[in-house]
Amino acid sequence: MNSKINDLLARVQEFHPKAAAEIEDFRIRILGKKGELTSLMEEFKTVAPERKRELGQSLNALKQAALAKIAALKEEFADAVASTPAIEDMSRPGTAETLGSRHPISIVKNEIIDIFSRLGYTVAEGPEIEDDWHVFSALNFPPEHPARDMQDTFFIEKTPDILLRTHTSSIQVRTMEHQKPPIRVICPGRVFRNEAISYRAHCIFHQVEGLYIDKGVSFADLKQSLLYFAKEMFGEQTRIRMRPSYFPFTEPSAEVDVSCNLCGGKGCNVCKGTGWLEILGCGMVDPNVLEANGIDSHEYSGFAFGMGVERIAMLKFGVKDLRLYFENDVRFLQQFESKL
Ligand code: 2NL
Repeated sequence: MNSKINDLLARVQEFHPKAAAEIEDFRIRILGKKGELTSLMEEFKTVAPERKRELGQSLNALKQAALAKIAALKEEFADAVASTPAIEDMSRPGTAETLGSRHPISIVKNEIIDIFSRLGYTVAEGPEIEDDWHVFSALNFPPEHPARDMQDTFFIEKTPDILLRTHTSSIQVRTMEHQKPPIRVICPGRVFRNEAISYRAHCIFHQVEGLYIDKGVSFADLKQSLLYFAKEMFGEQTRIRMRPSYFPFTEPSAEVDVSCNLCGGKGCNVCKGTGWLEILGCGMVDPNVLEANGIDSHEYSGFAFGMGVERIAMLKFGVKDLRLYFENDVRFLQQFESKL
């Protein structure tokens, strides 16, 4: 019996499996119900009492060696499985990386910036959380103006002085704080208004505003700059018209329409039969605004304009529902990059 024990011990020590599955086969062959060690244990019951002590110790040592070997092998193979990728078929085709696409709002915003860059404007940005001065007071909003109302503006907690900007004019105010005229700046950004969400309104949207201040800037300069913009954005055949309007920060103020490209100005369902589509608001900077920002209104004059990026993108791409811009459905988003 001693030689059987030694023989089995030798085979346990020399066991070098090539795959994890062999370990379990090995365990069953040695320690299973009909395993070699199990039958040696049976045989042990019949040995003479004077040999029990010696053989019992050897058997026990063999069992411990077998258990330790199996545990060590299992650990070794578990590590190996975790660190080697399970490549079953090296010839299988790989998974292709899918490319994203630029959001239509970013495409149009960049296009607006490019056009005004060609007229010498530089880009400025500013904080979305603002104070009353930069959004309202410096822009000639009277204290009781409805835009200052909770209905229109999101305030941060109960502090009436800290709010989410309702237009990007606050960036121009900040520009005037640290820059002397001439100023020629374009200000893109997100703005926030407390409005019910529908196909044509959202509480978060994007604006681009522009400001030009120098000696002798006139309404004619404003008109020509906006005509250049309209032709670059909507095509060489595009015409513009200006209608009188009102903004607290400009005087005189105007709303600008472009001729409808779909019907060539004859009137269709997109332009609601008028032949014109509204694209932006503008005007000559009110002298009160210049003075509030430390600029001598007798020496300098300027014009400013503001447009909604969602609206320009709707007109350019024929998007009918504003909410599509916020849903981020790739089937919507993928349509625009090639249309430029
Ligand atoms: C619109 C109209 C406008 C301005 C924005 C402005 C800024 C300063 C001074 C004077 Cl710092 N004006 N901005 C002027 C006229 C119109 O926006 O319909 N925006 C979507």
